Amino acid sequence: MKVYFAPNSRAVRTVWLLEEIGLPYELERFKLGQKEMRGPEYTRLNPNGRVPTLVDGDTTITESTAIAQYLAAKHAPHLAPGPDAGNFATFLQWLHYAEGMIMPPVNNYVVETILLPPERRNEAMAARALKLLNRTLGAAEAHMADRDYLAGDFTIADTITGHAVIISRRLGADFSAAPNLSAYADRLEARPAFIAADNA
Ligand SMILES: N[C@@H](CCC(=O)N[C@@H](CS)C(=O)NCC(=O)O)C(=O)O
Repeated sequence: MKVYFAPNSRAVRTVWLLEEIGLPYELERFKLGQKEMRGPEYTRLNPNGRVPTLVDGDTTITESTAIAQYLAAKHAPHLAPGPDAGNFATFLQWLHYAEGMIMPPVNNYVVETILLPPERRNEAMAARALKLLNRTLGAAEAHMADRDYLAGDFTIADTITGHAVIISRRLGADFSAAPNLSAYADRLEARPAFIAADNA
């Protein structure tokens, strides 16, 4: 299996899951912003020129959440509870919370604080993105009051939305009133599979 990867990106989610499952993989490395990501060779695999992309034999799949569902379905069904499990709805909701709720303000905040040249950055837009990010994290903080992982047991929801929580904290989201989410992020960051992916 080959993972098209860049450090400090959503591709860490894929490598983290592969490490959790113990599957062998190869990395094809990019640096975010590298022009080859938008070149014809790579956009044949991922038309948006983004990471991650997973190539598994004849199968090419993009979208970090879909990749996680694909890997769990094929190799680790215990990490993705099915319709008969009591935590199925909770699992689905929090699996999709990252790309649906957390990453849109993260993306806007990164654009306004890191990606744009300083003269084109808009402080008001950055502040608004951070406020929205803090609000979306508030729901996760409340949810984590009485559990260790998003769906109770560790699942792929943690490699996706847990990763978005970790990234949010690293970007400077306000965790001062979020003891449950802070403990959750610490718990995830201590997992050997996460550490391996974070340092890949
Ligand atoms: N929804 C996609 C988002 C993929 C995405 O935006 N990846 C970012 C890195 S976190 C990227 O490749 N950015 C490179 C660029 O925009 O040039 C997913 O979950 O895989």
